Amino acid sequence: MSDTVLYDYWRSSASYRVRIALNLAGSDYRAIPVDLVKREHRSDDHMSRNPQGFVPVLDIDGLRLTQSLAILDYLDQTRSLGLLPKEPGERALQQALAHSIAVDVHPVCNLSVAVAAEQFAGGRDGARKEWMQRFIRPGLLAFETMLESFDQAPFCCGDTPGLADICLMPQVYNARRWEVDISDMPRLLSVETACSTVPAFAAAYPETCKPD
Ligand SMILES: N[C@@H](CCC(=O)N[C@@H](CS)C(=O)NCC(=O)O)C(=O)O
Repeated sequence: MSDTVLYDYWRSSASYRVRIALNLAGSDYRAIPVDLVKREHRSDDHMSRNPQGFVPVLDIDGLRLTQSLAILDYLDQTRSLGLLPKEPGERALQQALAHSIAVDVHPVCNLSVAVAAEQFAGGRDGARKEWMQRFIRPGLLAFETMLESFDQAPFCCGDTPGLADICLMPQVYNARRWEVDISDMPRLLSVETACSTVPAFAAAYPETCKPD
């Protein structure tokens, strides 16, 4: 089988999701850092890997994959991770949880979007942080309310980590990074505690994956 290579950035939420899933799959992957701060994602090399100029990019099984949700689905299908239930209704409900973060909150907090917002604010001190807080807190509050429909036992939707947990944990990391108050979100905090004890999640944690 060909070498599995993840082009990632330690602080990238979308890369963090894929690192968790690769760890859950027990994959012995090699990480190649693409430094977003140094704009390496806009280099010719990286643009040839992903015309969108985003991380992550995953080389696996002779394929080059982009888009973290598509990658998670591929790993789930090929490595039987059990990230979503088979029953269509349950599946759609759990996907909605995950998508509320990955499809709605994450894109507006992307680096290029936040930088543009800061520029529109005339480069004012604190503008980027305010932008992040403006979107992360309501997004996570909605997630907290959506969690009421599921049993956190102890993960978002039951006793094994699923797609919702994989999308939630990177967003919680970002919430802490940008000093978003999440102290009034007990369900989410209990899921965070549960996930942090799972080795696949702990090994994917940004500070653990930061290059020297
Ligand atoms: N929908 C894509 C989004 C990927 C994405 O936004 N990656 C971010 C890091 S989390 C990125 O590369 N940002 C670079 C930029 O904004 O220029 C996915 O889920 O893979």
